[in-house]
Amino acid sequence: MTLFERLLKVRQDKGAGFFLLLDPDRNDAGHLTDLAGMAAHCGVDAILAGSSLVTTADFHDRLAEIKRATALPVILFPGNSTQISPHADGILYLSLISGRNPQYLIEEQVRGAPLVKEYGLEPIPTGYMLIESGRPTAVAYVSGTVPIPRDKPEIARVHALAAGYMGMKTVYLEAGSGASEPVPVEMVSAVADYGGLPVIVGGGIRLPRQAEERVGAGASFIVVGNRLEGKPDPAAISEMADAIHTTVKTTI
Ligand code: 1GP
Repeated sequence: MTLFERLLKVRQDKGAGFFLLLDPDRNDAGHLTDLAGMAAHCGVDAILAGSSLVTTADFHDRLAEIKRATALPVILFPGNSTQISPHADGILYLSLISGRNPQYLIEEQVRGAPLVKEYGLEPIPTGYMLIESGRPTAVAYVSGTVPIPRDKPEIARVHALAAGYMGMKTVYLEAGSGASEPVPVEMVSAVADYGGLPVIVGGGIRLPRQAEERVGAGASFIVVGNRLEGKPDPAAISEMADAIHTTVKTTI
């Protein structure tokens, strides 16, 4: 079974999947190891690892520590091609389709392709869309792109449709790390109902209720980073897992 098939099975079995995002730039190895080590017991289905900007020389060593600490799939969620590492199972092969910056539409993908092949990573072709979330976010700033207005679900919807026609396997609706407002529920349902692709939703999700509402609107996978990345809190991670796994309850 491929990694992507495993993820689809999670969605089928549990209602939706829970991705814990760990940022190897913002956290030291010990902290990342603690979080990655407890994730599986707390109901996390996969670890996403990446950052919008790398400011530490330890980035790749920290990715290796995450991989060592967990038996869960580790999926790279790279801000650019320099974050591609052999210490993972797969990679969200992102194209920033909401933007019109060739660097993030195709250039980084071309630079990264030989590494993905050499490391044997499973690429998951992903149409990545930034959604306006109240204030400027690092990903919008770094990518030099304008997010889709949050009250224009029809724009997100046609981007998702195009992503499917271009062969992408999933779309990611991204409000941005630490966003003040998560992606609107109406936008999640507009995209999920129309494009037919599994929808990943992340950015600014702090409360289990926010995650549950987005699963109810059709999200297949929920990404949470900031809220759970602080002091390791197994109860908070489990609570989030329970909210996302609408057809099964995690016990801890
Ligand atoms: C950011 O979607 C992710 O790329 C997760 O965002 O850190 O705000 O949960 P948060």
